Amino acid sequence: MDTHAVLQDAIAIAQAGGKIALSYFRKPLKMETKASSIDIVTEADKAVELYIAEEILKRYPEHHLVGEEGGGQGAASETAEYFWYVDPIDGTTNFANGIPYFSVSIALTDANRCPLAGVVYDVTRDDVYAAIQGQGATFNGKPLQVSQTSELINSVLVTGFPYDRTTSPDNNLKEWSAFIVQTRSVRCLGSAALDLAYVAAGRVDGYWERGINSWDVLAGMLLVEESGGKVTDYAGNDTPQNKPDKRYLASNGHLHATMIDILQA
Ligand code: LIP
Repeated sequence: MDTHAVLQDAIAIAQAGGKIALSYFRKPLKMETKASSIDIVTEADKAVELYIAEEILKRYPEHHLVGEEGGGQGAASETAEYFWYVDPIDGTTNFANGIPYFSVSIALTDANRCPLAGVVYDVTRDDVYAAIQGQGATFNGKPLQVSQTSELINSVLVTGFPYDRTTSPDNNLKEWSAFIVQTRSVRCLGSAALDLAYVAAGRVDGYWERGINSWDVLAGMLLVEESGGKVTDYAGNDTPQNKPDKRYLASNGHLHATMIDILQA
């Protein structure tokens, strides 16, 4: 497979999908709730995913595609060699509230859900974060590099809170309380894909989140790894995307062991 050509396709499709999202942004929106009353989906999410899925499967009908809103599409997942994971608008709550921090996330993976290529498109800034496995990551075509922060007290971290936080005691408050007093600061920005892109760009030094889905993070994970960072689950195990408990830890590498200690405490 010509991963470069595939990535260029994914970038063009993500940018076109972003334009569709912008046509709905800061306008009255039809929306519904999903797994909980705070887990929303808008007509824009659905319109963008419909477009992206159609464009990808038109080009790669032999692949399987998993979209946040539409589920599995394309070739049968049992036999497909390649998979696409699509989050049409990552940061839907921000989008619905007119907050300009949301992204289109598209990842191509192998059958083990290991990312081969990925793009996170920051729609309102027209910024493209992209990566190919083993070939580095870029921000608008320029190389990305994680930060060199090695002391937790000097770090800025980012996280998110799970959609089941109103009912589950495992709601990230314990982890937040631990990190907020041991770091320069912690942010909750609302788009996992962009959060991971910021780790890759060295703007934040680490990310952690529970209850996040593959379509939110597979492209961002590749960005971090290809920028010199590290992605595991909370215990330091690789391929968190294949672990059932959906816990992701990404960092510049220097802070990983310290963050694991705090997350495991
Ligand atoms: C969102 C993530 C965010 C997380 C939210 C939600 P969505 O994805 O990007 O980090 O905290 O709970 O999962 O639902 O906007 O695509």
